[in-house]
Amino acid sequence: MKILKYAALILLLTLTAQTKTFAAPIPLRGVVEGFYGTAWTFSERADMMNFFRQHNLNAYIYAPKDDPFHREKWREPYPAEKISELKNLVDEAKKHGVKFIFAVSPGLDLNYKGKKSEDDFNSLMQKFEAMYQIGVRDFAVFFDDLKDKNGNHHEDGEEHAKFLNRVQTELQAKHKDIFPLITVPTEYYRLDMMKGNKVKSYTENLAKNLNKKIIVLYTGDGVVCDGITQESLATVNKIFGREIGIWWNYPVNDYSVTNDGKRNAKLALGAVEKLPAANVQAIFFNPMTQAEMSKIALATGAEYANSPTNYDAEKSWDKTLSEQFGELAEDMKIFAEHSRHMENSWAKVGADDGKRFNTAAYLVLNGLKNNHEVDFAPLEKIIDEMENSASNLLEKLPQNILKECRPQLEQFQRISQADKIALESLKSGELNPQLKILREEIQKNEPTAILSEKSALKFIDDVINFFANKK
Ligand code: LOG
Repeated sequence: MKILKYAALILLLTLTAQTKTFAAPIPLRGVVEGFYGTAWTFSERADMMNFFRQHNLNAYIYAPKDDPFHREKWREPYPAEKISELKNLVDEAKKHGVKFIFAVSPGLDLNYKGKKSEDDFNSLMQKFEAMYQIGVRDFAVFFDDLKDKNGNHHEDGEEHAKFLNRVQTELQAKHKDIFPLITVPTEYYRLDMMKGNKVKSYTENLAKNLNKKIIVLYTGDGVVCDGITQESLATVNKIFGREIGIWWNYPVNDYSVTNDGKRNAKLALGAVEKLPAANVQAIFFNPMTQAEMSKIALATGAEYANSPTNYDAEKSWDKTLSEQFGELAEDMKIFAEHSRHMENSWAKVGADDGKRFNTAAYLVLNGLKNNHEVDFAPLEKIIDEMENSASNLLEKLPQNILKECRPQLEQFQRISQADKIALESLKSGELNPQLKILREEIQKNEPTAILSEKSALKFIDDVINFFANKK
């Protein structure tokens, strides 16, 4: 008996020890504010530092594409009032145990040869020095999105490597307490680094010459892609001769651009998913301009990054929703379920929208098409829940959250109402003319609010088509 007890204890201890080692957090884990469009405000950023601490995220990269001093006017020093705002933020980050990583994107017009290149190098060092003076110890130089209209970009990877190496060496020579430099290459996703099985010359020359200490981030096989496999990671690790880090483009929604050029129309409210369980040394999630709404995906991202092997996207999503929305969690889940998949001609990420809806809708439409007896009740229940959730959320969500999702919630309400009329039409066997009017109303609002394109929204069109085909 005693022996059995000991055996059980030893087994338990071994298992705990193993889970501990396997479940080790990704060492560098956080957020890269690296999206296009309206950047976060300083108060949103300060609030985020607190959020990061709560979720055990330890790093934040400052790289807003719309800060002119980060990209277009990268040579120019920040004006005094910006420096003081940045200092406050750096202090805030320190207070919460978050590394503040300051990034510059100089690639649009960086010079690599002659006197001009010396001047450019010095401008960058001065820019970094000003940040050092306010307490920054981590730096990044990004070379993403330098392609011109014809898809051409700076082809000389060796020049990028030499520039980065020099920044790394001189920064560390000047200050002993600087951490390794972080970079994003111009070819920052796997399919762009290779042509077939061959590594392209930019990447090859960059990788060959780049100081081994420099941390390289990549976004996966594509810019915004449906997960990262171990093979993808292994291939890129091999190319760069180091463990690569990840710049993960979820929940960023700057590419959700509508016909009239408005960004951020769809909110990415799902969990992060399909990320590798091992061999990652750094991960940074690129969020939405909507800071509050980004917290759903970011909290799941934090859970992943703290324990990649044990991460379960659905569970983490449920837990996050109840932590963040309390008694409104169920309503929020119903809404968020229709707003988590992001897709366009070059991007695809996030779990499908409205899975339950689609299953129920398929049974109804398919049943009717095949003259089977149809049970409308399950779909009716789902639509009723959607309508209730939309009005509850519109009524009860706190203002700071509502101001980021009101257009999408109102659109969700319109879609639910239209779905209801669509379903009633199917039930009665006659298309209610109101449906087309509602559909137009939804269309009118799409520049600011998109969701459930392949589920609850599609159902409206499916029903309109169903009646059109019946004639
Ligand atoms: C940009 C990023 C942008 C994201 C999504 C990287 C490395 N760079 O296509 O600023 O937010 O895609 O649109 C990017 O991802 N380039």
